[in-house]
Amino acid sequence: MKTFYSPAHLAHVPAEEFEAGRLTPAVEIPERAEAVRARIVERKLGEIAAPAEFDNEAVLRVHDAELVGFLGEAFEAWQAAYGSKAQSALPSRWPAPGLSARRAPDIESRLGTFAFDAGTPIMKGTWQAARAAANVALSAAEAIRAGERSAFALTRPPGHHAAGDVFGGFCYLNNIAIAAQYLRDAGLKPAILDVDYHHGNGTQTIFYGRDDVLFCSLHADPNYAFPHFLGFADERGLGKGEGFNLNLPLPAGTDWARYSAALGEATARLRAFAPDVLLVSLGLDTYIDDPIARFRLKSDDYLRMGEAIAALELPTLFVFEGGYNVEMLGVNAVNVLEGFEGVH
Ligand code: Q9C
Ligand code: ZN
Repeated sequence: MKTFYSPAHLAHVPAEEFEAGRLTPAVEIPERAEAVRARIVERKLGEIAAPAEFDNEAVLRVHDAELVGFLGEAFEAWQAAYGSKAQSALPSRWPAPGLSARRAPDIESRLGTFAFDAGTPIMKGTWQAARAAANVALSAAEAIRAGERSAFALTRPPGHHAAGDVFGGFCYLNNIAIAAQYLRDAGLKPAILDVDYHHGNGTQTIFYGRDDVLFCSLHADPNYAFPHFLGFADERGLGKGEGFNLNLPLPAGTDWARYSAALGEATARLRAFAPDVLLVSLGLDTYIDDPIARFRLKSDDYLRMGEAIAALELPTLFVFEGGYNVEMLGVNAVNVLEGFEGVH
């Protein structure tokens, strides 16, 4: 399987996030993608290619121009307000219901308008990294469009929490949604399977009113887990999109027995949709020793996950999302890909 990768992610180095009432060390760090890249080389999974450059048009099919413009200029505005030592733009107030979003032009107002959490810092290299990750996803999508059976977009920062008009959850641009829309615009019928531990709220929101892109997600129940405000089982889509969104929230402690049963429900829905192409939001934070999550999947279970995805017999684009146990991240991610390929 061919992997697409850009070193631009190395310049996005979050230091801290606001979590549990205090600043804590960031977990969405460059070592994550490097661990996966090293394992791909070690296992000789296939070629690792640089992405092509895509212009903003493909990004703007999914994201508002206001969000894209803000992400491109936020760091400079932050330093203009707080000085050159201020290296992480993080919001600390939001336009909750009853307050007016998008009124004041200052950086705090704009940050609070476009960000939905205080865990997703904008730093010097953030925009370049996020934009390159979109190119990585688009390049992998183009490979599939041109006839490849599978491809891996080793994207960082991740994307599935970013919606058309907001960013958060360590995500700035929704890489998988941009890739899915690109394939849709090429005349294909895409379905998205999200196996990250967290609900892909951004991806859901982007396609919620549509019947031409199916979204299926297995994730920690938002009653106890991030993103808290979306991902419930009764969210089934809106208008003509009704029935084209499937959420399978799962309890803390979910192991492979429980997980694979839910995965069977998702694959049944995917089959019924009869897509031309499958896109997988590949998060590995379902791992038993993930530092921020509460599922109990083991490394061998990821081989089974890859096999279950391969059984759909669809051209498949894997897009990297979360997973924070850096030591096992490479093994777990590549296990899914090797399980898919039947090499183990
Ligand atoms: N401090 C992904 O796995 N945690 N994102 C709280 C506020 C956010 C995870 C953030 C977890 C986001 C792609
Ligand atoms: Zn996650």
